[in-house]
Amino acid sequence: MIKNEYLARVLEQVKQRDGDQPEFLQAVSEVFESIEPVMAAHPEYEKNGVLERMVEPERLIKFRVSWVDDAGHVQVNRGYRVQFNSAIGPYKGGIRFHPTVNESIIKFLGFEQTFKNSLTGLPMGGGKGGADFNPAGRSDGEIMRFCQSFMTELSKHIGQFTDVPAGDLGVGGREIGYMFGQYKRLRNEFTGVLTGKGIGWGGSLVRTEATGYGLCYFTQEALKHLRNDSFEGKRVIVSGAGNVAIFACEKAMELGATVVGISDGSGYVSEPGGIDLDLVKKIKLTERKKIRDYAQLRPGAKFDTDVKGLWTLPCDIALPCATQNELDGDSARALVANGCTALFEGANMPSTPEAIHVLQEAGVLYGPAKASNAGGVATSGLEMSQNSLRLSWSFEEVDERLKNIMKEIYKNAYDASVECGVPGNLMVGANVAGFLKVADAMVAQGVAY
Ligand code: NDP
Ligand code: 2IT
Repeated sequence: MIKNEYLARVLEQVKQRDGDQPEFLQAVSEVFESIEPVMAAHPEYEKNGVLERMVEPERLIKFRVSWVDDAGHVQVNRGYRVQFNSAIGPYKGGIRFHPTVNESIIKFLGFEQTFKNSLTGLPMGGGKGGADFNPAGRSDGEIMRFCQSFMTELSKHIGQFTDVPAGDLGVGGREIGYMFGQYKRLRNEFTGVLTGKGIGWGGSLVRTEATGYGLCYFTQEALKHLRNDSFEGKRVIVSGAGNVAIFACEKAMELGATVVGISDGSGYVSEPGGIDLDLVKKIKLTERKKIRDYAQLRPGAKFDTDVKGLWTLPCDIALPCATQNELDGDSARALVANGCTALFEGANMPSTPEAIHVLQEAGVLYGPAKASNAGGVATSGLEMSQNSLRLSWSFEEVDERLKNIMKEIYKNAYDASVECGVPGNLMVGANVAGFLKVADAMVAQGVAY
């Protein structure tokens, strides 16, 4: 329950105006509850209407995306770009292609992105975009035409100093390539307008691996500092089998863990002896098939179509890397009952508020998404730097910078948790540390702009 009058009033306003946007409301509520300990010390925030401005995107663009499928039929989807907050840099954040995309999803993602980007220490504002397009089962040609149509409109609103999109669910290297090609065609300029580009044409080494690797670097740092522990010998479960999940598995394994369960939209597999990551990569990244198909090739693997069953597997560390609200209260209780002592989020807002409560009550070490998955966007920031410098850094150099950024994010979140009187509560710490920098920049830059 929020006691601070200003926070309570603005939250009520969001409920009145955006009550039909449950994910957005969930994201705002979490941040507002977390920042309560610092509000009393900052009367200037209320005087400057910081909270009211923070919950209202600077701009929300919604557009028609029409394209022609392989059968010659015209298809129409809805495209979005939310330019949420530019207080500390150009808007920055991914593009999501998924049938569930709507205004609430895009706004929750853009709102969270603002604080995540602030935590990275790099000069990036918050943005997010996407479309309710379902890439599943679409041919390469259909994906290309969709991306081109999407970019035809989006190109009017973005630019290397204005707004720099990247990938997210359903958008990887292939889609970024098609969108970059279309932007270049329309504008006749080769600039760092997107991140996650191919290595031969302006992309950064490590960007593909960065979210998953960064998640493990952050987890490693928290385990070391708070528990004098590590990944060594731990049983890990990972949800999702996409970009974030696969490279989280890779780094966790490299650091000595055994990945005993993994999932995708088709179900989950359990393999107490450890998954075959090369086979997962082949099935998911190269062949674009399902975990169901993986299980058929692994006689020892147990497969189940109940995706949530993943959370009932005995494990030490859980890394949810699929999608929002994939982990509910019951799943959190199952994790606790089966020995899980740490959960770090790779996906955005994967845990419901009830799940977070259950985990924290049980003493599970909890790493909130906007801190623990910030490695992806941080490396996007490094890609922007390299583009501006017209240079490419080596894998080792980018990886080292990523490690240092994740360490710094952990330190800032932990220090803020101490200042708020809840040492080790990384959710409060991350929200407070991310918020203060954006709020101060908004005050400094004045109200009208
Ligand atoms: P991908 O599209 O590469 O992969 C998503 C994976 O999640 C797919 O394997 C998909 O299965 C699976 N999935 C989707 N819904 C469910 C579900 N309910 N249960 C189990 N599996 C599911 O996306 P990313 O890996 O890029 O993104 C994953 C999450 O990480 C998202 O929340 C995203 O916002 C977040 N994120 C991504 C970053 C990035 O750099 N890419 C950075 C920070 C956060 P299937 O293959 O069957 O469709
Ligand atoms: O949620 C995220 O941080 C991303 N999808 C990555 C955004 C980016 O701009 O690299």
